[in-house]
Amino acid sequence: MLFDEVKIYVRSGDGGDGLVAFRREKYVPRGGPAGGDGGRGGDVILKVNPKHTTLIHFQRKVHFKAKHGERGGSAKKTGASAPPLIVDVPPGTVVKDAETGEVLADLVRPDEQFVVAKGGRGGRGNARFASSTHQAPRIAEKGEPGEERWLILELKLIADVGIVGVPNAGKSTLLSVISNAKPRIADYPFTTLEPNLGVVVYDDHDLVFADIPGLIEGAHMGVGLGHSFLRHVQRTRILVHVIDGTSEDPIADYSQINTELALYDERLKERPQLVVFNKMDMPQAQEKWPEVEAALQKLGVQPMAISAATRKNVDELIQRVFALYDQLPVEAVSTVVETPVYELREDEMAFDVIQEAEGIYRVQGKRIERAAAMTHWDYDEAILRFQNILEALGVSEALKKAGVQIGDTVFIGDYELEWTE
Ligand SMILES: Nc1nc2c(ncn2[C@@H]2O[C@H](COP(=O)(O)OP(=O)(O)OP(=O)(O)O)[C@@H](O)[C@H]2O)c(=O)[nH]1
Ligand SMILES: [Mg+2]
Repeated sequence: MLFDEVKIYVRSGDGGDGLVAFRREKYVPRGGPAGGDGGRGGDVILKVNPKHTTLIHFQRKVHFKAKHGERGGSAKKTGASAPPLIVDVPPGTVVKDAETGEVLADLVRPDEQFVVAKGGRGGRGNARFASSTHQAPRIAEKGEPGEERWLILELKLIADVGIVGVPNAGKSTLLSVISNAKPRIADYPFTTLEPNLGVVVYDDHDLVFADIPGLIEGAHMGVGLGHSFLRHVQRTRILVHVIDGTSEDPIADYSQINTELALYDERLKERPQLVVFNKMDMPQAQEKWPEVEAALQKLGVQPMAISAATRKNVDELIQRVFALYDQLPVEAVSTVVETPVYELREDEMAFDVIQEAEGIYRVQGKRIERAAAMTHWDYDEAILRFQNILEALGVSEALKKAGVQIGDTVFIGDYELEWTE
């Protein structure tokens, strides 16, 4: 079972309701409005914790709900805001909206964080609605509802160098001899089921190498095991392409891997590649080498012949990788998408009026549904205010155009209203 992709549900807390209250003082029959505002609901925040290297901790828990803000108090006391709910993710987590597939963030650095669901604002208490002409308002807002959404979290390894090649080429063997990693090695294809990481230190520098499971034809389409690993390859900056020297047709293997890479992502064609012909300790490989070398040189490639098993030429390979890496242009550290997720968008104002049946209408729209959810229907003044919002957004107008009559039913979000003038 692989845990490089999970689907989770997040919900931020609702804002606390605003309070309708009046000051009570001795000998004063009715004091001024004193209802406080509700507190903010808690945000849900994804945060990079390098302690995690996989998404396996989401196996048991996929629902994350932040707490609600508290209700406003008397004497203009604001209700307590709820703390954010922090959800730890490993470095290299790509966050997508499950519904639209839109990439929301790409979390890389330790402690980097991203608000995936913003807590609802607290409703205003009646103290906020007082004015010189209106000294005893009986109106308060309910808290703004929290946001909920499903997210896809994808783990992209953060390796500098990717080791690619057909199954059984010796990728894991190579990683094991150059680094601290202890990958599984066996003489049958598809031994590696998940990418292995190893740190290679050379001349005071270190680079992280990833041993990517063997890619086969059709990997870009999800055939075999390779598909989900191709996205890890995207992150690496250099590829070490291992050719199995004992293969029937090493050049065909080589082209096949390159085709798979390019079909998955055009840009992988430009990724610098070091091509190594492996298993040179074997007579078959030694026999094939001159022919393969010549064929690759014709393609403009300068291959190296190595034996991962006996470490022949392995140090030279490492030197070449580090030299190549040093020549790469400096890359921006983070690729975080900078757009805030929950800014009020133009389209939030938009709404639709749908006639569901004779005398039954439904109004759908983010802003208007939120206004309905924040209205205290027990207070006439609050209802009046909601009516003003209906006017301001043009909802009343649109309903009239759609043919609404007095006495008809209008649904807005979870609320059912009877249409009156
Ligand atoms: N003779 C010889 N055998 C090697 C060499 N490198 C790897 N092998 C053998 O080839 C087989 C496959 O090696 P792995 O390192 O598991 O190959 P891989 O590319 O990681 O394979 P997958 O994980 O299945 O994609 C094993 O039996 C290794 O011992 C080498 O340089 N010489
Ligand atoms: Mg392997």
